[in-house]
Amino acid sequence: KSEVFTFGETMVLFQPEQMLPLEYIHQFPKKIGGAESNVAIGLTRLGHSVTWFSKLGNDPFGRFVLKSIRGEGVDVSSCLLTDEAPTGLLFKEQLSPEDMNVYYYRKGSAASLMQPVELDAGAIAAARILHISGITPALSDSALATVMEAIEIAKRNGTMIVFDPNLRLKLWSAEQAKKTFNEIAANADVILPGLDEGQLMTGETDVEAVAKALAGDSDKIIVIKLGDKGAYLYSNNLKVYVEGFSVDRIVDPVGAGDGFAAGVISGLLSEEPMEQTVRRANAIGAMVVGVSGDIEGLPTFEAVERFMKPAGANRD
Ligand code: KDG
Repeated sequence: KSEVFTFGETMVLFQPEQMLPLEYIHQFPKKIGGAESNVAIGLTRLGHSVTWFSKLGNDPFGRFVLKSIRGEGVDVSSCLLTDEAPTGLLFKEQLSPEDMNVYYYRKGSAASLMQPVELDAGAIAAARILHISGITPALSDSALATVMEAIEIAKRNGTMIVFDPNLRLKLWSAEQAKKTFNEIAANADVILPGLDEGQLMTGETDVEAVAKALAGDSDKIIVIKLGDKGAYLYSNNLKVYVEGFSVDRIVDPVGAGDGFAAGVISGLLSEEPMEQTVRRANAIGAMVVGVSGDIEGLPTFEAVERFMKPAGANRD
């Protein structure tokens, strides 16, 4: 059984090599993209065991996604291939280093058909951490029900819940997202919002007020992602800004948050001090944006340790 369980939709990602409007792109390298599998792969690179669940089309794209994620060492044995609907697709369009548009072809996709009964309850119960992303409940009513069922199973079995809101306004409205995010957050032990997501969830504006409102009087750990400024860590005994790492060149901003989540989950599994955990998560986020593709820049544990050493430090 794996240390971490996560689930969601992974699409075939067509990511052009040139920064041009999509109508002028003639070649599309074929990759994979999906926030939850990005986290799963990030965790396997860091040395952890992870199960990822999804429903994929029984088509060449579904098989490609499954083989790719399996090839990264993630347990995909409970995934389902269906003839009922196709695998979702995603195109990225990059017009400048920071400016990335995504176009989804995923409505009614195989993943959106996932059902609560299809979850491997035993794997969630046996895992130490359940990772929930706010993309999955936006896919369909049955995907939302699947998220709520996973949370129930985790709660019954003492599996820690880590929630990354991952707001995607192409999938649902801000009001719908706010309601569901707060329902999930109420059950989560750790919440990893971007500042905009935290603001949406709480109605507060400044970082510290957002964190306080998310935690309420619980002992939840809140880590607010602040882009290149790092992150704000709020827990019962520690409230601290953790500085980010500077990035020489942004190549592809997508996937930084997933790398960050993998870093936080890894630190929780190793029970290392939270400030150090968030520092490593910041470093992973910075490393991911320097490489094209969602998963290609996710580092091994050794690579992120090297990256975190100050320039000129003894690299043995
Ligand atoms: O976090 C990166 C994801 O946004 C990307 O992989 C695609 O999962 C994706 C989504 O639904 O946007």
